[in-house]
Amino acid sequence: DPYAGDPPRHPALHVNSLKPFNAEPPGELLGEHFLTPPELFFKRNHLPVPHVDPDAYCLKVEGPGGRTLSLSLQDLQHRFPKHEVTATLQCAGNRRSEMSRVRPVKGLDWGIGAISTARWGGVWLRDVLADAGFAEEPESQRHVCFEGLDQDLTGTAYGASIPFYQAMSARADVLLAYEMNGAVLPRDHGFPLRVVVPGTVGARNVKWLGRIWVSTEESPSHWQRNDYKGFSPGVDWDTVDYTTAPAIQELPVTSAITDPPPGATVASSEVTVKGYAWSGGGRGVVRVDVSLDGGHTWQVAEMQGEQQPPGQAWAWKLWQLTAPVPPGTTELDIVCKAVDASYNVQPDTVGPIWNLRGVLSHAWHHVRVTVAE
Ligand code: MTE
Ligand code: MO
Repeated sequence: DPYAGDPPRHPALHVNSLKPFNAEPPGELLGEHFLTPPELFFKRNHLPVPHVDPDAYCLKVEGPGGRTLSLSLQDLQHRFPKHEVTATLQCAGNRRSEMSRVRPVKGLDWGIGAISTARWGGVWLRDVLADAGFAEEPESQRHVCFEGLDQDLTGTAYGASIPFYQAMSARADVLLAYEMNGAVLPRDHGFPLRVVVPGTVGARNVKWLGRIWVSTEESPSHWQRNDYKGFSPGVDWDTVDYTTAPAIQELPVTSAITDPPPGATVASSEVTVKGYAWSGGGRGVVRVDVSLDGGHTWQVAEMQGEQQPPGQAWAWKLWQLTAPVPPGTTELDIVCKAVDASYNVQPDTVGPIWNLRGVLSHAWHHVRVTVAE
């Protein structure tokens, strides 16, 4: 069993798949912490978790002209300044279950929990690339490719890439992280080193990082080229052509209700609704609207979170609203929707954004509850 060496996991997680291990925290726990405790942080693995000996670990960085830099953990920690970034990570498949209710899709049936936030500590990717001999070139169309140390039975490793300009940008804050919430990166999250690309889909945040190179082509990985792309609702598995769509990078604005859970019974006096809201590309969330009547009337929720500069708002906002329950109601259809710094909004329904892979599911989130008599 290639998965026999996987680490132990927290029993509160909802497991979507055991081998490889994919799991999310229940909404009520997720919404309790601005920084998600690592044991509750969602886990998305395509392959067995590799065993990496930190003393033998060596990151290979292929520089210009065929020169390869080999960096031990010690090198990374002592040759480069340490930086910390609070960033939310979201899987492209978060909230897929809402899409599969419209029409079946292919993929893990994630609820609202394939998103979490941590304070990541490590070194800037741009510092390491500069050390390997690269200079910032704003016009460059190249890509920085990452490969993990996790492999399938044929020896194929997980991989992904991001644009070179993003990797080198002083504003993009791309990290090679060895810490999560002030402690050593846990095995499930990429020990000893992972990429953290703030504002960018989870899939590019390569864990167990083994190798970095720069190329005129995107990563040749299956997960870069033939997965994690969006399509029109009319495209099916007979007509889909992965070469026609760009790889998902920045994610659209989303929000979800973490509490109360669907089907709960709430008091007839007042109700407190809690949730998260986040947008990709460093676009902060500027407002969250909540409705108790399916979207007919709206109230503005109170938000809390870390102050981050415009364009670098990498972390989610947690929000909350306490409101009286309208007299005589027996059921509430609670809805939330967020607005980001570019005034992007969420679509009201899932149907028109349905796609065969069930990615980018970011419509208004509904939770239906019963009002106590
Ligand atoms: N990196 C490697 N090496 N292997 C993987 O399977 N999964 C990716 C990404 N990085 C993956 C990986 C995907 S799809 C997501 S959503 C995030 O890691 C999940 O990160 P987490 O498990 O720390 O939450
Ligand atoms: Mo993902």
